[in-house]
Amino acid sequence: MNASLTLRRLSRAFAVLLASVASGQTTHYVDVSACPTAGTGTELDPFCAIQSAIDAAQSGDLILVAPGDYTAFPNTVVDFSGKDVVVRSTHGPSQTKLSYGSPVVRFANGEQSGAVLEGFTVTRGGTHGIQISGASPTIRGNVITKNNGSAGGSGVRISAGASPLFEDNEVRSNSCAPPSGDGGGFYIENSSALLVRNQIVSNHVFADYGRSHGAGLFIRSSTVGLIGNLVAGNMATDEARNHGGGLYAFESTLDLQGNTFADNYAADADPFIGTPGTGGGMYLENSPTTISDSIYWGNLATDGTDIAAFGSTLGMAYTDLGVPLYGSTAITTGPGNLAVDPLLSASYRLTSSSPAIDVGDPAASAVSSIDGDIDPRVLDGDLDGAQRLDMGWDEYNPTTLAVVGTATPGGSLMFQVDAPPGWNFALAYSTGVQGIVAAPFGSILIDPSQLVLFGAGAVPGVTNVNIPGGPSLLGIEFHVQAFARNPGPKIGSFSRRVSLRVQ
Ligand SMILES: [Ca+2]
Ligand SMILES: [Ca+2]
Ligand SMILES: [Ca+2]
Repeated sequence: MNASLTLRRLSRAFAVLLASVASGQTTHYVDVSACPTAGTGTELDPFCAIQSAIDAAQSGDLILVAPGDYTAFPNTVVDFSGKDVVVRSTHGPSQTKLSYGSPVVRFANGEQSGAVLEGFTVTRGGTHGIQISGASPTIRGNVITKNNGSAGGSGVRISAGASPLFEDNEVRSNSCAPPSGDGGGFYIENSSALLVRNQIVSNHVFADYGRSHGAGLFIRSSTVGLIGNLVAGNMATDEARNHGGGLYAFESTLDLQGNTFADNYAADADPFIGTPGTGGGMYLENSPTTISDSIYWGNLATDGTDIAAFGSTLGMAYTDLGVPLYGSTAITTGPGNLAVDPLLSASYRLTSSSPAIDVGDPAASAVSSIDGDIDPRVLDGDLDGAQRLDMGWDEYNPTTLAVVGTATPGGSLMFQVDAPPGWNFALAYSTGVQGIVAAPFGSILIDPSQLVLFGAGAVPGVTNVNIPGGPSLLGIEFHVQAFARNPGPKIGSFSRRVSLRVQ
C-alpha cells in the first residue's frame, strides 16, 4: 500500500471519527402523553417511558423529558443502568414528576458524574426516592419529597463507595419509619458526598421504642462536604433516644461551610419515659469536623440544643452558634464566632438588620460563587462599601429582583426592582450566563457580551415586557439581572439572576 493512500485512508477514518465525536451526543425525547405508543425517541415520535430512552441511549447522550407524571409502579421508574446520560425535564420539577417505585430512581452500576438527573420531582418512593450504590452521579435541581420508607434514607440513600454531587435540590418532607428510623432526608454510609446549595427541610425519622437518628442527614463511615445548604425543621422523634435532628454523624469526616441549621429537633416524644434526645442541630460521634461561616440557631433537644459532639475534634470559625457545644469534644474556636440571634426570616434568610451580614471569613472569596437564591456570593450587605461573605446559606442582597407573569409567546412579564431609598437601577438580559466579580458590587452573572439593557430609573422600579407572539422565540432561554447603587459613594449590588425560557 503506498504512503499517500494510507494517509488518505487514515485522514478519512479520522474525519469519520471526528464527525462521530462532534455529533456523538444523541438526543432522545420522552413524553408520557404519547403512551401507550412505545415510540422511537425522536422529537415527533417520543418514547412513552424514560427507561426506554435509557435502554436505547449510550453514555454521553441527552434525554429530554416532557411534563407529566412518570411512574412504573411497582418497578423503579428510572434506572441509569451504568450509562452516563443526562436525563433532564424540559419544564422543571413543578411540572414533571417521577413517582412510586422502590426506589424511584437508581444508580447502582458504577455511573460517573456524567450521569445527571435534573429538574424532576421525585416522590412516593417505597424505600428511597433516589438510591445511589457504588456510583457517582450528579443530582441537580430536583425536588425530592414525600418519600416514606423504613430502610434508612427515605429521600436519598448513598452507600457502597458512592461519591455523588447534589446541587440545588430541595429535599423536603421525607419520612423514615421503623425498623430503620434513620435518615429521613439523606442516609450516607461508606461513601463520600458533596452537597452544595440544597434545602434539606422538614424531614422526619421515628422508631417505636428503638432509636432514630439524623432526620435531615444520617452519616456513617463517610466523608461529607456540605457547602451553602439550609438544614431546617427536621425532626427526630421516638419513645427512646434520638440523636441529630438536622444531622447525625458517626465515625465520619465532615467539612461544613456556609450552612444554616435552624429549627431542627431531636427529642423524646414520650414524656413518661423521658429518655433524652441529643443534638438538635447536629450530633457528632468520633467524627472530626470543621465548621465555618455557618449559623446554628433555634434548634431544640433535651441535651445539646444546637450541637452535641462526643469523641470528635471540632474546629469552628466565623460561625454563629446559639447555644454552647454539649458533650466531650474539645472545640478549637477560630476567629469571628458569635452567639447572637441572626434575625432570620420565616424562610431562614437573613433580614436587613441581621448581625450575620458581612461577618463571614474576610479571606474567603466565597463558599460558593452564588447562594441558593442565585444571588452573587460575596456582596456588601451592610452598605459600608466593602463586600464580605455572610454567615449561613443565604447571602443578603440589598437589591431585589422579582418577576411576575409567564414567559409565553404573546405573554407579558413584569420585572420589579427594589433597593434602599434613593438608589438607581438598571435592568438587563442576556442569552448567556457568566460569573465576573465586580467588587464592591458582587458579580455579573449574565454574559456581558450579549447584554441588552431594557430598564432603568429610580427604585422601586417596574419594567413591563411584552413577548412577541408566534413561534420565533420558542425555546429561547434568557437570563435577567438588575444592578442598583446609590448616587454617591460606591455602594450597591448586582441582584440575583433570574432565568426564563419562552415556552
Ligand atoms: Ca455579605
Ligand atoms: Ca460591607
Ligand atoms: Ca440571598
